[in-house]
Amino acid sequence: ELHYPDRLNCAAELLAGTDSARPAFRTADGEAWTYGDLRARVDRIAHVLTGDLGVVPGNRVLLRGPTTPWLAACWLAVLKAGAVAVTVLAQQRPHELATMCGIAEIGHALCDVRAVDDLVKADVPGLRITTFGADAPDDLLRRPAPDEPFPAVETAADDVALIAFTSGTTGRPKGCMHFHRDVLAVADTFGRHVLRARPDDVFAGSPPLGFTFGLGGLVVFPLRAGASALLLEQAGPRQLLPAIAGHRVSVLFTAPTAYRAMLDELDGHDVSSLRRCVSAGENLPASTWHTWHERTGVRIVNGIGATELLHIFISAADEAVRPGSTGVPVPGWRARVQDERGEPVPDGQPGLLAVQGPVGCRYLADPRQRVYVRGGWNITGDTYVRDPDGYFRYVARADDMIISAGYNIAGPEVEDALLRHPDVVEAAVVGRPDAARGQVVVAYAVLKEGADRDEDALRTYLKEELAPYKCPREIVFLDSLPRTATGKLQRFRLRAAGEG
Ligand code: 3SK
Repeated sequence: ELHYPDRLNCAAELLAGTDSARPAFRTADGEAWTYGDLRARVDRIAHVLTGDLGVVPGNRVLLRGPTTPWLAACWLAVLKAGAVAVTVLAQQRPHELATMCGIAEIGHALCDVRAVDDLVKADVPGLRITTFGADAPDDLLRRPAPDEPFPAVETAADDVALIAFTSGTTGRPKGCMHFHRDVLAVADTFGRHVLRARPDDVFAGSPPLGFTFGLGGLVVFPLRAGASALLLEQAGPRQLLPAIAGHRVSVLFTAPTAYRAMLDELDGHDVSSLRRCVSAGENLPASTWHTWHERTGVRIVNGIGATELLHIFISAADEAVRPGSTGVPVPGWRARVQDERGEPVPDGQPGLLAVQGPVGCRYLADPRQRVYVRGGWNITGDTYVRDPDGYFRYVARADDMIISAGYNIAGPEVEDALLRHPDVVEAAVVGRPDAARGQVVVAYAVLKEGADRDEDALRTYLKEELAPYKCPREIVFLDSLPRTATGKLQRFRLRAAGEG
């Protein structure tokens, strides 16, 4: 059970308690912020927000920019000032930004000067944009502010602290509201019981701060543990590997695709500092887990999280890891597998994943709330099996199940088989409507550079790996797969392309 006081400001809590001289954030360019620096800069920004910029508690402030200590400090300052942080991705385009500003009724934005053009183009009525970062003409820091500590606004534990947008893999964006206590709750469940982060840990990873996977992994969990984070503006596999060695990173957050890409480049890189490698964002195939373990000695901590629930709620670490399974409910969370009517299904049978815990889905003014929350459970849209030993095994996104000639086929199982082929670097499997069989299996594959696009050879290989009814009717070779800005595979685009 988690107990928080009625009055709680999560930013003040995250910033409190750690010695001022301890490292908080570093960058690849050698910038280093101590906790003392961070506190002073957060206070200065909070003064500017509430003074010169006229922000009052409850106002919603958009935050946009690459992953930098300044962006993290702005996020903390908005919360410390009792306002609501609305983090968006640097890749989001003017139309998407305008939609999100409209839904969340944003009045102010703090934006890295390098990401401001699209925000200006979004042309949001009444939006006041303040830039930060080098060379900004109206740089946040050039505004007047008293040089003294900023007293945190005494928000209620269930005041909204942040709105995180999810577009899922389709559709109009949904804003998920999370309270001050929710921010601490994810750190005090997954961060505390699964990660077991320590003050000497150095966190790093690829998800941006506009994705709650990154916000948790790079800001909330390290600060809650009094640890430090390396914040990388460019965090592709090519940047992550030297960064791990150069900064002795011990806790890594990234997605399965990046683990596979790093495996291809691993030779010559020292990753011996890693003690925790977290994978989420999409399903982690057992093959990727085993190869990473063989090559690095580290047991990947798989997890499933959701923007609706802020962070990871099923996972396992160390000896509790079962490759191929996501894990068990994180202490503080409950999960079960149920049918469409909300009745639990027996262990071993697939059904809808349903989750309850300290954080729940609260869409901002969106009728899809009643689809996500049913009978007091959060229905994540994933098909799962609970094994008799209590482990939860991913099958597919509920709308990614393929039904062909009466057989239920989980696309990710076929993708996993493709990914075990040495030439395949990315795979996506979808169903295509078919008059005779209802649907047929179609696979999309991205091959290693220079590999031969030999469909027959790949088909012969798959026949050895899969029951015949699961084997793709067609294999299409692509240069890359369609993904959302947070890296999630957009199977609906492949389905639409196949139907068109
Ligand atoms: O959406 C996800 O996949 C996710 C994973 C981990 C933590 C947070 C999120 C939103």
